[in-house]
Amino acid sequence: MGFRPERVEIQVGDSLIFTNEDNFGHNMHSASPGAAFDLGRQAPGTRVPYVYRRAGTFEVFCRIHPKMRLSVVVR
Ligand SMILES: [Cu+2]
Repeated sequence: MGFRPERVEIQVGDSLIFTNEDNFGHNMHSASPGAAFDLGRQAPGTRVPYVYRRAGTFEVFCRIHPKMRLSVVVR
C-alpha cells in the first residue's frame, strides 16, 4: 500500500505507468496545476499510463489510501 519508488524522475512527454501490484484497488489522482488528473478506481493487476506534458515537480496521491504519496519530477 504505497508507491515504489516514492520519487521518480522523467522527461517531458514520458508516460508514467501506474501498475497496481496489490490485491486491492487504488485511485491515483493529482491536483497539481499542469498535471491534474484522476485515473479512477484501478483494479489489481492493471497498468494505467499518464503522460506528463510539463516540467515541474508534481505530487500524486491515492483517494482510497491518503498516506500514499508519490513525487514526480519532470525535466
Ligand atoms: Cu490506494
